[in-house]
Amino acid sequence: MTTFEQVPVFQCEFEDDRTGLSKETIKRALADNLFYIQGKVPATATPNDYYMALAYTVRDRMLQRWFKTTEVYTKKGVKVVSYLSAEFLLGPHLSNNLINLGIYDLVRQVVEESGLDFVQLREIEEEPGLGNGGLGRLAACYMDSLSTLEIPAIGYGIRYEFGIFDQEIRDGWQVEITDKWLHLGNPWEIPRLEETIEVKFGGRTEAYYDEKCRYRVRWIPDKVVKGVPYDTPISGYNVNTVNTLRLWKAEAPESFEFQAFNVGDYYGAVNRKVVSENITKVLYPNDELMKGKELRLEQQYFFVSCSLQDMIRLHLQKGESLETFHQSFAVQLNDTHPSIGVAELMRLLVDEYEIEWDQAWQITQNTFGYTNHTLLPEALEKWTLSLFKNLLPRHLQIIYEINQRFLGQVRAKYPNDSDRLARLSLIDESGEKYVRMANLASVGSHAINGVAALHTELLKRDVLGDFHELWPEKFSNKTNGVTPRRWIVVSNPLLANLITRKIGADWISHLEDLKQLEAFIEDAEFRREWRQTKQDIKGYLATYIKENHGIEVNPESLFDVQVKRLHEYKRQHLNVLHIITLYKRIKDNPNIEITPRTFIFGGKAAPGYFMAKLIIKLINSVGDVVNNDPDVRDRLKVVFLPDYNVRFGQRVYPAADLSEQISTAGKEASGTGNMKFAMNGALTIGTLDGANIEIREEVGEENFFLFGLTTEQVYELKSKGYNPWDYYHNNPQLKQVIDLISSGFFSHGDTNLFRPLVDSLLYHDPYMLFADYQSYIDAQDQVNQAYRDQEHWTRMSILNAARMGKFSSDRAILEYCQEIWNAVPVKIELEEYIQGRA
Ligand code: GFP
Repeated sequence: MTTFEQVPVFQCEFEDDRTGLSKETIKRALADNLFYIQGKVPATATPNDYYMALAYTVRDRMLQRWFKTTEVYTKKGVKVVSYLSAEFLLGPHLSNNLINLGIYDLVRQVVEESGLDFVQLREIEEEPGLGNGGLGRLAACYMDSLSTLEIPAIGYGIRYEFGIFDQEIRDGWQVEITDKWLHLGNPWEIPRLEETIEVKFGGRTEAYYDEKCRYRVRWIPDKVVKGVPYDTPISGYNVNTVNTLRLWKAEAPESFEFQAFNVGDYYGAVNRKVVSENITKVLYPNDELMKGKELRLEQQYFFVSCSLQDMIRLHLQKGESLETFHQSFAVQLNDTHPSIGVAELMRLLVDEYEIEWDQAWQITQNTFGYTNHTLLPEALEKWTLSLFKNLLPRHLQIIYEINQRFLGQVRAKYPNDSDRLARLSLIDESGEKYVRMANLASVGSHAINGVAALHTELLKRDVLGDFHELWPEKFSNKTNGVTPRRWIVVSNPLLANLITRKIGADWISHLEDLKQLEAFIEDAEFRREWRQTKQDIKGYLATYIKENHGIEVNPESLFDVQVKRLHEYKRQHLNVLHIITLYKRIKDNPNIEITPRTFIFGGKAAPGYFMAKLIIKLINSVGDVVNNDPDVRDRLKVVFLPDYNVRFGQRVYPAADLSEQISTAGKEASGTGNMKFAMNGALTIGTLDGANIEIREEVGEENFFLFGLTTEQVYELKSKGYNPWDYYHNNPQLKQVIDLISSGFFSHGDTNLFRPLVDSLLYHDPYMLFADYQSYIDAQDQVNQAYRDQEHWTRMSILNAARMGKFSSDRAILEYCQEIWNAVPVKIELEEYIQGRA
């Protein structure tokens, strides 16, 4: 293959002109890109044209590094981490890339000197919402850290044409609007049409004997779909590494249409094309019932097959045999969504590359690691046998074979234990038969991990307890982390500058350095600056809320924020019970002394999740009453900000005083928003759930507002027989709050509107809001007290940020590299003629 430098035209000073970093060069690049790529001149250019020109100008400055990175990986034959994830919630690229390349201020200046509004252009970018929430965002943080740590890595996923829906609020209800992130073009991706891959579906299998008289199976599919890779560069901070995120788009292969056309079935051919392309049309929202989600299994198989075939191609290109595949790639399964990969790699190795089963199995197990992200039983994926058989007949056979061998081992170790066998089996036979994807992932991987210490313990004890008993050595914990580049530097430049002025800039890639801030805790001037910074950011958010949502909020009030997907276990409605409690106190005694608070909510509910949507309606209905009651005198404000996404998170985390992390203990695997808040100096009110526990350990229990039952207590209470009625009857305050909702007070007299929610609490309360209510209210009262002493609050705020080193995704990725992937950094050096430029 000819390399870049070998092509004469690319060796000359031409590069300097194209991607240099002088102001003049950047200015000219902007003009060039506007003209030559967008085909516009200033007289006709729209703001989007300017944004595109700017984005291309930045992307151009990443290409040398990107190319070099890929070239070094290929030449050196390094081990590559392959992160398989059905979701990547990247957020806007522009600012992040400018920060990572170290050219944010420079480019901003040039843009402004050119007479353009940098902030306006920055805000035009449509973020790729290719994920639902925490899981997808974690994948994005991990891609950032992999590049920053110079680890050879590739992210594989799906290029959904429609990402997570946009949310509007109408009359207090969520309305879903189709996402259109691609409608004006995506300057960050490059399609690699020549690297297209074919994926088979459906049909049947056929047994035969090959020329060496070996028994073999061939798969005769009834559909073939093309996977077209679209590559996005993922820059590291302050390094030359630019890794690749490769997202697959489904297309119909021309040959199939052509055949149909020849026999006159033109509409059939077009229809098949549409059906094929449907595979990557839309991201499935979380918490939707899995019934009839055939397309989702198709999506999963499609991207996993493309990715594994791609990896095999790259491995074989190195001239190696497939026996060493696992030395080329460490493949991480981000939850069970890509776990069909276990059967697919077996199929590729055994059927297509004729490797013996036992050896193929060894390669497969050595290749995969599996990260679990949820303890909710209803969220564990399983597919009916009939669906599986129709879509992936060969894989079902392979899964049967894996299962038979696996259960043989189990039987040998635990003779006569049919219950255990039934629990461990890859096939659920308790009623209608299902393939259990978590079991497939567990059997097919050499490493299994949870995402916070408590979560891993609960996995070992409950959800994957039998697997843990069988293979304790496979299990480990990898507490989640988030990237400080996006979640402090990009989103909170004021705070980032303050920190850097005090301790230098090393903390950006060594977050544990934030500890040095503790030395300034007694420095009154520093505390003042810290407080002022938070105040300024709250002021910006207040202005934004006023301008965009017409609600006046007081930036001096305590900003109490809960932003995350809507789910009953996350308990946004517990937060509402607190709001109503405060409101009731004011109504009972309008002159009561109360710490002014602004309650800010954000988050999407799955379109089919009625209760979650009703909680959104409740928040807005309570807000309507509270915000407009003259007795409240603006001391309380409730704001539900629509369309929570990465950009919204960047705006709101920095402005929070209080972070609501109030899930029922034992339900939230980790949480990552909890980390983003604390890094930006918010204090947490939270349960002993997920990573809250570790955050509290790090920041100190005196700097954390704890409440609620522990996981053990939740289990105990449930097993004793939990009766929410008792709490309702025995706690007059709680009773008043619930009665107020039931009476129609927040629903214009309609006593039916919130009945499903109230009844669910009164008669079931599966997430034990009533059991935790009083403890939550007490903790909130402590928050009020604490907030009144601003000096003390500021100290706690500084300590929270200073002690967040552990929660950098750099730490998490390092652990994965050392303990699961066996991956090491590879320095990317640039030729001298490129260095000092882009
Ligand atoms: C899921 C879990 C979270 C966890 C993330 C990332 O997030 O507790 O922090 O994955 O591991 F529930 P959601 O997709 O539910 O937001």
